[in-house]
Amino acid sequence: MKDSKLIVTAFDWVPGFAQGYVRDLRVRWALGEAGFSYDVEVIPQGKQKTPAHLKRQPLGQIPTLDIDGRIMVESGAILWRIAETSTALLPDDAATRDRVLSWVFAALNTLEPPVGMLATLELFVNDKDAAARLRPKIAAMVTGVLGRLVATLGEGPHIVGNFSVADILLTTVLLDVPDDLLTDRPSLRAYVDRHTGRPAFQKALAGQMKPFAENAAKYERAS
Ligand SMILES: N[C@@H](CCC(=O)N[C@@H](CS)C(=O)NCC(=O)O)C(=O)O
Repeated sequence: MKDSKLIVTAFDWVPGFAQGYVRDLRVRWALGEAGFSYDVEVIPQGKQKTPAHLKRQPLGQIPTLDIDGRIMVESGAILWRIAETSTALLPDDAATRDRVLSWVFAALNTLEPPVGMLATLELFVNDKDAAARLRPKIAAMVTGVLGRLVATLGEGPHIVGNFSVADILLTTVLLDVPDDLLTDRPSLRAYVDRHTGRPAFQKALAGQMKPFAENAAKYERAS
């Protein structure tokens, strides 16, 4: 992959609440940690369901990763594929790789769904009374997992041994957790700060934000 032509898709703009959280961030971050250079193709906001993009991403979402003309979709699959090619993201020994893969799925399959539901209640449910009634139940699902994460991490800097692809996925999902659920969990906040302080994260974030700033006037005029 190091010598491949890599192209990541991203949006040219998203509303403020999503800026810095769009899932191309994790792909850019992983590529940066692996030391792979890549190009970015920006998709105009609202054009993700056009035939041209659906041909590449049947669900009409971003991100995608084009590897020498081969297209991958789903950020988790993309990150695992990148990690397999770089010891910066995945160690050589089989036992540790299995643990890292387990935590990749924990981030995507156990933590991200209830965190996503909280965001949906907050941002996309118009019936605010219904959202307020549902929130405690979903928040309890999130905090249950957060509690186990705190216990697993202890004082450790990373979720499994050295920094790995699992830390990228856990950190990017934890970034979506509302502040009030992290207040009493300083070790998780420190975990997020430690990982978002990495130069590759900062570069990925700046890369995602750049087109948003460039295109803000166009979208704000249209709304
Ligand atoms: N499970 C997918 C989720 C991708 C996803 O939800 N992408 C969002 C941006 S973060 C998107 O493209 N939303 C626009 C849409 O669904 O129309 C992944 O991890 O790649």
